[in-house]
Amino acid sequence: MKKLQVFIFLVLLSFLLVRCQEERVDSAGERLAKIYCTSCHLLPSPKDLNREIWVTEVLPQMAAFYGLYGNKSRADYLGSSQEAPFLADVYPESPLLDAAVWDTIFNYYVEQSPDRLGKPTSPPTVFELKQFQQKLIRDDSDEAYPALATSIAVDEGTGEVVVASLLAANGGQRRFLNQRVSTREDFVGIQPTLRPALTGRLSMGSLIPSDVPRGTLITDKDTLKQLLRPLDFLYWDGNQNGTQELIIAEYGNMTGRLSSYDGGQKTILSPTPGALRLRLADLDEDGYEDLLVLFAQGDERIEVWYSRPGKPERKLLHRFPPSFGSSDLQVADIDADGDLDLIHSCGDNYDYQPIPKPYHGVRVLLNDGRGDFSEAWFYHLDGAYGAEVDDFDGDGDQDIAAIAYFIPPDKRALNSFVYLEQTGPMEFKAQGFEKQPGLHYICLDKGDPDGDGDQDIVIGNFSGYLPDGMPNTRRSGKGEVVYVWLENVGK
Ligand SMILES: [Ca+2]
Ligand SMILES: [Ca+2]
Ligand SMILES: [Ca+2]
Ligand SMILES: [Ca+2]
Repeated sequence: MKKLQVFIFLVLLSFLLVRCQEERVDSAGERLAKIYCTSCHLLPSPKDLNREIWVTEVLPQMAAFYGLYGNKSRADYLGSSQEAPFLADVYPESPLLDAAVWDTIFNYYVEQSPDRLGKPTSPPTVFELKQFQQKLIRDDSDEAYPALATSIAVDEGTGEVVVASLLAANGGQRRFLNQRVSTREDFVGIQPTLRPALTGRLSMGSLIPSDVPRGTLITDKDTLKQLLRPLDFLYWDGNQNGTQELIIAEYGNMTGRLSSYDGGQKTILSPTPGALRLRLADLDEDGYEDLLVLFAQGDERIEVWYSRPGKPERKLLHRFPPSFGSSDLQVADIDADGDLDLIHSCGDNYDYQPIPKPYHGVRVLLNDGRGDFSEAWFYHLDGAYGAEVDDFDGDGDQDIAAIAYFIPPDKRALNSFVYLEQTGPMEFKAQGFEKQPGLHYICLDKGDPDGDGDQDIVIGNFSGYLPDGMPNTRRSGKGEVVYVWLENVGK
């Protein structure tokens, strides 16, 4: 009998202990982080980064936003005299936060962060790529620029593959027709996906993070200067007045914005940096195209601007932790239930030391039919940098092709590209191929450059790994692989 009482007591005790653990009270540091860190972005978990990066890079930068400069001064953060005026509002002259409050937050992240990040669960099996044949396209002329692609697009009108380079000193845009250079232009910059009736020349101004507004955009209708590191643009009738506004994703760095230009009238739609991708899709199926925007800096998120009479209406669709490094967004009905879903990739690793992160990869956010989205599928891919979605194998469902740029050297050969064929409802089979050494996949597009009716993939080569420093831009690029053409071999 006594044994039974002891047993019951122990059972009750363990039950109570479990309850206590479940009702764990947040530490002071966690409570303060929930108040102060979330004023700008989703609450990061200490587990999102390793301790060294928290201590040496991220936390000092976050403190500086509150005017707490530690061993440095405000002038250190303001940088060069050229940049300082644009950062004056970012870095306060006097502290906005009690140093003791900040120390409590700091200690919470330091104590709870891991020495190294966890490994991704169960690496997937990758099968040999059967759907596409790999062809390496080179520029063999003496005038060839170094292969440093910053954007690649298939011109839907001509079937040309357009590859732009960002480096002003020795670069330009090349057009390839039937895999040979057809035109060479001294334009340097970013050419977003060439859509029908959309032409324009977008130049970031600075590849390296900067807050000096040096970006430019020239289209048939508009010429704009002093843009904040713009990365995408399009024309869209967001207020249903019959004329199209020019929308520019001014990514910036510490400062940036999503802007709309209507005639001479400029409107800032979102005043935060990081606007990376613009997509048009009629998300609410009311007959008017809506604007989807991926933000990839600080408050990483996807927002939609619904086209509405008079004024577009904003809705936040999804937020990601600020360490994600969002890199691409596509819109497609991937589960074939009749509504549009979101396909997101993350893997940018240029801000801090490029350590592998288990949350890098491709995600599917499914639409519940009412315009609310939640994550339904994830494929881990270190340094994922872009994704294209289409029914590549022509069997009626949507498939995904993705590239990766920020990858540890030992993984580069086999993990720079993945083709995810949908084999059953939301079931995907991964296929890949061995990458040639020395190539780095930084941008991709889909299209039909050979005009045989199926969708191929083109991948731009940036022949250097940016965390190792800027590659030599003065050398000749004769014979270098400019892009990889993955020719769809059909069913
Ligand atoms: Ca709509
Ligand atoms: Ca769907
Ligand atoms: Ca398919
Ligand atoms: Ca084709």
